[in-house]
Order: sequence, then structure tokens, then C-alpha cells
Amino acid sequence: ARTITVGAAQLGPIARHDTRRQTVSRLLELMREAHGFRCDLIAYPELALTTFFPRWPIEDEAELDSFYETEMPGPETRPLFEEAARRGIGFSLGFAELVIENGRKRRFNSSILVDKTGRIVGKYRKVHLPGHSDVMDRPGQHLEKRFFEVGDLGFPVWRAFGGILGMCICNDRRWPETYRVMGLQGVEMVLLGYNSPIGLGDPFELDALEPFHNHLVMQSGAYQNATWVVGVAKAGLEEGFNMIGQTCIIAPSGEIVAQCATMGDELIVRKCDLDMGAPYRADIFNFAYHRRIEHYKLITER
Ligand code: ING
Repeated sequence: ARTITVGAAQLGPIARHDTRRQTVSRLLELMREAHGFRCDLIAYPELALTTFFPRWPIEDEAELDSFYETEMPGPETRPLFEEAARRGIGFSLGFAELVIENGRKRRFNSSILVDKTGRIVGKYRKVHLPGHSDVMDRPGQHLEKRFFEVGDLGFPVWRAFGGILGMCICNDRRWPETYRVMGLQGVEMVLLGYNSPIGLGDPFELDALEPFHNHLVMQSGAYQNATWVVGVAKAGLEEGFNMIGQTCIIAPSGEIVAQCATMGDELIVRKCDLDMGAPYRADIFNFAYHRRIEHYKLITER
């Protein structure tokens, strides 16, 4: 069977003024642990190099730019690529991307997929940006629409690690379209990271159900598209804000087969059989045989 041994590397809080060097050393520690478990691949969270800075209305452009990477790998992240290539382990990494195009700064909430030789084989830019572009009158902001553009790369998949892998980021996981677009391309494993704060002022009922909703959307995405889903949290009390944990590895059956039990840096490992989705695609979710797209137009028209 085609298997990938996956390490899901949950991160605890990253402080606003933690340096890249401090954070990269935590990522390296988790990578070494994953290598000890013979992982082929280690998945890191969304914005894995910095604190979740869209929680503040940052006005100073230089300070805002300090949270973004202008090159990948850059001097601070190159040790991660070198260690990965040395150990023959691939990784997915979420980070804030700053590119200058035609003299204009463009900002994305991005992730990359790096193979066992340290080569970037895929890049994704977050499509579904939650929250607001204007500062709200509440304790915690969610200003991703202010600090990132909508991703312009679609939902691609890549042949890597012996299978077909895709990526998405955080809020993307709540939208069925995300998984379906990758499912229509035959995705066998979706790697996603999230920074999901609770207590920003939502009604208590919503906060209390956030852990349930977090797993609900990933389990249904996995089952309905016969794919593995690896959901990796930036967890814990980060700069005074509660970020949910529950990092997990979900099989194409929709079952959670591994889950973190802490709110800090924690690695979970699972040998994933990429052929496990085959029976679902052959029968219940045989897209070509069962789907009726003539009735789905509203999904792309509204
Ligand atoms: N964060 C959150 C997400 O998981 C959120 C925003 C939190 C939405 C809690 C609903 C409930 O979608 C990011 N970064 O998308």
C-alpha cells in the first residue's frame, strides 16, 4: 500500500516579539522528533513563524511588514529547509507572504509544501479570509481582510510523497467548496493549519461549540471527498487570546485517528494509507457516476 507517515506538529503560543530564530528552533525540535518516528512529512500550522498578528489594528507599516516573509527560504528559515533535506523529511509551513509586484506590495496568508530534498513543490494562498477589514469595537480584532489579499492560486493539488496532496488554511476548512475543488482533482491528503481564537466577543454558545465545529468541518470534508485531512493548530493562550487546539489526523472515513491532548508544542504521528479513500471513490463518492452538476449551478453563480 502507498503510505505516508505524517507528523502533525501543533504549536503552542508564539509571542508578538518572539524572534524568527526562537520560533524556527521550536519547528526544528518538532522536526527532529518527527524524524525519530520515521515521518515522511511534518505539517505545521497557519502563520507558523509569528504570532497571529491580525488580532491587532497595526498602523505602522514597518511593524506590519515585520510579520511577513519577503523570501522563502530566507536567512531565518533556511535552517528548516537544510535540516529537512539532511533528514529526508518533507514539510508544509504556513506563513505571511509579502511580494513586491510591479512596485506594489502584495500580502497573502500562504503555505508551502516542501519535498524531502528541500524543494518547494507547491504553494497556496488563503482564499477565505474571515473577520473584517475595518477595526471593530470589541476586545479582539480579526483583521485578515485588512492584512491579506484573497489568494490568487485557486485550490491546487500536487503529486508528491507518492500521492496527490493539497493544502488549505484555517477558515478555508469551514467551506465545503474548498475540499470539493481539491476532491475533483483527486486529492488524497489535505494539509491545513489554523489559528482559531475563541472569546473574541462571539456569543457564548458559539464559543462553546467551537471545538465541535472545528472537527465537524474537517471530518465532513474528509469523508465527503474520500481524503485524509491533517488539521494543525497554533494553540493555547497567545497574547491573551484563547486559541483552540485539537490538532488531528482524519482518515477518508471521517474518523479522527490521532489527536493532540495539550495546548502546546506537540507532535502526533500516524502512518496513513493513501489507498484508504479508494473504496469510497469507487462507490458512494464516485463523482463521475453520481454527481449531477446540471443541478449545482447556484454554487458558482451566487
Ligand atoms: N481563524 C478562525 C477560523 O478558524 C474563526 C476564525 C474563529 C471563525 C472561530 C469562526 C470561529 O476560521 C482563521 N484564521 O481563519
